[in-house]
Amino acid sequence: MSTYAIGDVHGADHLLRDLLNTLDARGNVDAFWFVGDLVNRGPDSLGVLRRVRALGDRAVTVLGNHDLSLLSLADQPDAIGRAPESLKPLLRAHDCAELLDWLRHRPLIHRDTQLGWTMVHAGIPTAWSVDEAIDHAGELEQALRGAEHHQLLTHLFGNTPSRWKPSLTGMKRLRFIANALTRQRFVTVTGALDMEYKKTIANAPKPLMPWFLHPQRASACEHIVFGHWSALEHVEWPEHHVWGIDTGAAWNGTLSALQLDAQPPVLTSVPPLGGEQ
Ligand SMILES: [Mn+2]
Repeated sequence: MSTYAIGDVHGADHLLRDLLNTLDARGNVDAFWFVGDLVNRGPDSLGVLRRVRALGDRAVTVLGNHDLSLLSLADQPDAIGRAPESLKPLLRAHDCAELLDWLRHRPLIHRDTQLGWTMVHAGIPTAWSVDEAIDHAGELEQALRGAEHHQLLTHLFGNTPSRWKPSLTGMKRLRFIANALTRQRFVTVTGALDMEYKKTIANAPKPLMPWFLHPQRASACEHIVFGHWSALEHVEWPEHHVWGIDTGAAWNGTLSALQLDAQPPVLTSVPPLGGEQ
C-alpha cells in the first residue's frame, strides 16, 4: 500500500483531480496526505475543499497559513465583500459552514511512526524535536477547536514573537506556534523566525538560512515533508531528510505528490492544463 504527500493545491481543483486520477490508476493507494494551503489564489477553492473532504479517512490534511487566513476571514463581518474573488464562491456555497468547520478541525502536524514520516505546512522551529512540535501544535489545535476560536482567529496574525521561549503564554505563544508551523521559511543563527524574506536561498541576506539547514535543528534526524515554499530551488534535500513539495500549482507550475513509502521517495507532478511539465 502506498502513501502520497500532495503539495499546496491553492484552489487548483483541475490539477488535483488529474493528480488523484493518476495516483489512483496505479492502485493500492492507502492514504493521501495534504501539506496544507488547499485554498486561495487558484480558481476553485470550493471544489478542492469538497474533493479533499470527500476522501474521508483516505486523506490527512494539515493546516497552512492560507487555510488559517480563510477561517479568520470567514469570521469577519461582510466576509464575502472582503474576500478575494477566488474565495467568493466558497463563502457563498450552501455547504460553506460545514466545509470550514471541517477545515478548522484539521491538525497542524501529522506523524506516522510506522511510515517514518512527519508532515507540516511550513517547518519546525530549530529548538523543537518532532515530539515537541506535536505537543505545541496540539495547543493551537485545541484552541482552534474550542469555544473561543472566534477570538483566537482575530488575534492570531502578526509577525511576533520571533523567538521561542517555553515561558511564552496566551496569544503570543499561540501566534509563535502558528507562525512556526505554517509560515516560516528562514531563520537566524539563533533559530529566530524571519517573517520578512520569502525568496530564494541564493539571494537570502546573511545570516539567514532555511529552517531545515540550521546546524542545531532538533528535528534533524526525522524525515519531514512540507509545502509553503514555491520559490525553493528544488524539492529534495536528502542529506537533511526533508522534502519541500510546493511546486507552484498557484503560479502556473505543477501539482506534485511524493510517494513516501518508496525508497527513495518518488515525485509525480501534473502540469497545468495545456501547459508543459
Ligand atoms: Mn503557505
